Amino acid sequence: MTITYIGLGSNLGDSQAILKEAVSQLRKEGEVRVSKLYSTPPMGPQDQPDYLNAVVELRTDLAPLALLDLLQRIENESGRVRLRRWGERTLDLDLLLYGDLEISNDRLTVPHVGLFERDFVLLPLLDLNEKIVVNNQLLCHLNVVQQSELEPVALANWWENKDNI
Ligand code: PH2
Ligand code: MG
Ligand code: MG
Repeated sequence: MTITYIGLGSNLGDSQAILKEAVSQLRKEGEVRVSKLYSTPPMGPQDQPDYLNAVVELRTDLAPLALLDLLQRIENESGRVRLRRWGERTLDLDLLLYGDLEISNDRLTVPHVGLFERDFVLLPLLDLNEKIVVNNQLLCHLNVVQQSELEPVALANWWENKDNI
C-alpha cells in the first residue's frame, strides 16, 4: 500500500460536481482524504475562467502506471474537454506524489513537475500533510506557500455534501 497524492482541477462545466464525481471514483480504489476546495486564478492564458482545485490523498495498491491509467480513464469518463495547453478543461487529475518514489519516463514524471511552483497544488497538499517533505524540502517553507493569498472556498468535507457551495 502506497500513499499517493493527486491534484484535481476544473474550470469548465459544473466544476464542483465534476470534482465530487472524481473523488467518488477515486474512493473505489482505496481510502481517501480530501483537502479543502480552492478557487484559483488561472495559470497560463488569462482569458479563461478561474479553476477549482483540490488534492486527494489516496492509499492504493495500484502501481504508478496503473494509477495513471485510472486517472486518465476518470478524466475521459468525465467527458474531458481540453481546449489548449494550459487552457480550460473539465477535469485534470495529476499524479503529484507516489510515496517517496521518483519516476521519470515518457508517460510520467513524479514528483509532478509543477509541484514546487504552484500554490493551487501546494496549499491543498499542505491541508492534508502540513509537515510533508519532498526532495528534502519542507514544502510549507517554500516562498510560494508563504506568499500565497489563496483562500479555501469550502472546508474539507465539501465533497460529501450533495449541494454545491
Ligand atoms: N491547470 C492548468 C492550467 N492552469 N490554473 C489553475 N489555477 N489551476 C489549475 O489546475 C490549472 C491552471 C492545466 O492543467
Ligand atoms: Mg494540471
Ligand atoms: Mg494534467
